[in-house]
Amino acid sequence: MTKAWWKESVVYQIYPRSFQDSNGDGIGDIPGIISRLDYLQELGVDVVWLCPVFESPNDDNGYDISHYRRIMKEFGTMADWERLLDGLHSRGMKLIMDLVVNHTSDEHAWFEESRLSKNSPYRDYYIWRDGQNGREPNNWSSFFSGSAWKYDEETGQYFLHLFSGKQPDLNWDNPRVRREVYDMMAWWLDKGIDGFRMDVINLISKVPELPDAHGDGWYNFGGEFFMNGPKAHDYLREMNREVLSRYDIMTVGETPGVTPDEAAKYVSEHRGELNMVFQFELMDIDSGYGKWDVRPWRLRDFKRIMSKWQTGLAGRGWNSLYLNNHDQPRLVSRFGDDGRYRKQSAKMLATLLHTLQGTPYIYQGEELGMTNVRFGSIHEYKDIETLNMYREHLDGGRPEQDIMNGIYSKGRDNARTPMQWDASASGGFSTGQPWISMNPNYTEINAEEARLDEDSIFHYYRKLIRLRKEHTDSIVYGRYEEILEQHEQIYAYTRVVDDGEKLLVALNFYGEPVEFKLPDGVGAEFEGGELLLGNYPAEEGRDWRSFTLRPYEAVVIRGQSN
Ligand code: TEU
Ligand code: CA
Repeated sequence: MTKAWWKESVVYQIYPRSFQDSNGDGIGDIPGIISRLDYLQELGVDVVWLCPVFESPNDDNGYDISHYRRIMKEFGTMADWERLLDGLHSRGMKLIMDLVVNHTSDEHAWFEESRLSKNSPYRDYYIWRDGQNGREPNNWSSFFSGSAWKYDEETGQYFLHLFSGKQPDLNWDNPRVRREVYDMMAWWLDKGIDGFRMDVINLISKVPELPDAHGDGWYNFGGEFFMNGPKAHDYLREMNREVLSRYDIMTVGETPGVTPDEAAKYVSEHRGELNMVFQFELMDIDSGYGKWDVRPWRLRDFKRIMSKWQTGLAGRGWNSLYLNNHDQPRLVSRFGDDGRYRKQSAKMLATLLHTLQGTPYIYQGEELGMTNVRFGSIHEYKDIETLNMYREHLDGGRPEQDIMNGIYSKGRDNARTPMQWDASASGGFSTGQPWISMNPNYTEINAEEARLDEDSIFHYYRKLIRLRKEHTDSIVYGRYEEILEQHEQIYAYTRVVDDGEKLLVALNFYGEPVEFKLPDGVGAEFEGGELLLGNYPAEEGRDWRSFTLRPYEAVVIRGQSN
């Protein structure tokens, strides 16, 4: 296993709009982030992933970029951004930026030129087609509801948009588009950034014929024709050759619908594409039939998915580890218990995140145990995916309460309520009216409270990050071996270095106590082992081969070396 700084790092994701407002307009901004760098340093993270801060009309909160080399006005200036980069670097942290190049905003100059005429030199920067029999060119649905095509009066053709109608897809089969993207990437890298998170990077290559998707809806998901499309790997290898390989950076691709085998192609070290990808298999574990329909998830499936990725990439590539982000519900509400056992379960899940093989990603507020939100009315929601889904399902005759329940469990605004810094009005996020309402529990759950409480989730994250640095051989590079695979309440595994350190991680995923018994033949060395970290006060005289795990208890045990 080759060693690399990005394998040993912990990443912290910032959603700038909701992190810290500095000027009272209710919108988080770059000077706000700068004012919180000491907090990040105290937490101990190594890398910050900054969600898009580029010029944008904000149809999708910055994922619709109208100028790749300018900073969004609400967020500040390029000089502010440079101060942010310096502030991170001078504290020993790195910065990776969000690269959103599957699509641009329809207000990007390329698209404005492109739509003017069929002969525009920019026409082929995007994907234009004639309609068919008075309908769209094909039946693909958009990720954000409705058709993936929008008709444009100017030239009487449709353009493709896998996301909102204000996010036209770029045509990656056009070499000029690729050149523009690579030049822009080099421009940012030359400013000194340390890498990219690449938005839906496995959607950039579409099957050229754009065939109809299967399905019985009016519009259907055409993923098989654009996920991991025919040229996706060629383009990434080209990007790597032209740009990435010239810098000491890290890259992580967001790749919905990848399997471990497909992922291995993106991240295999000898192929030269990316360092890591975000898999979605775990995120789909509780998906029902329709959008944001939830079905209960089972620990057995959870473990099977995690182990499949741990072993599937072992020795071939590198995993990214995340349990939530700006598109997903809060992990403690989804996989833990955000009521009685909020603290215990948040720490238990954090223990998992930081002791598997891969690079952990913490989403802002996760380290405080921030929870999902339930706004009383749809009018308090801001996310385009949520609002479109609400409208579409209401029109389809679904009961409103049903729709709201879907939004409560899966809606993206769960993750986008402002960061809870303290118990003052607007949680210390802003002196004005936040762009989206606070989660009302900010008076109890906030950073100020957490920093003062030695036993908080925040301090537990600090310990985990430190533990990972003190046990790099085992926690970062050691072999992962699951035990008790069939157990319905416990997730347990060892992290093993041949002729070296052996760790045992045991996690109780439920609010009931449970007996833990090491299977025969596994690790006599854990008898008399040492408790490195746990989320309950230590108890004398526990026998680590057979003991009771308390509700949501997590323990990390080091075997006795001989
Ligand atoms: O997300 C892509 C993606 O897969 C999401 O559509 C996700 O599946 C869905 O929102 C879950 O409800 C990326 C960004 O992370 C997201 O914020 C953007 O809206 C999207 O791409 C378009 O750029
Ligand atoms: Ca602001």
